[in-house]
Amino acid sequence: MKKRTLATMIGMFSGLALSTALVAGTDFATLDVNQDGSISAEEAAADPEISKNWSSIDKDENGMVDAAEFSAFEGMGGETTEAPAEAK
Ligand SMILES: [Ca+2]
Repeated sequence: MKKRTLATMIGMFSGLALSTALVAGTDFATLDVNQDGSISAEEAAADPEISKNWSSIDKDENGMVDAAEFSAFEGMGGETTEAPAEAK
């Protein structure tokens, strides 16, 4: 069931990934210590929530979480955040 939800979310958020990243603002840039545009497993270790869910966040299993993957994770409620302003 979780995988089905995830697949749905991937579709939903693929188009929203960039704007969601900007609106949510939950520190993708902060986690991306070397600012290469992706969070490595090593960088993710700084965030227990990310680290704990790493295998589900890294959807293409390339060992890196990019902005789209990160946003999709946030969108599926990995962290409790206030609804983005654009949610209306
Ligand atoms: Ca990845």
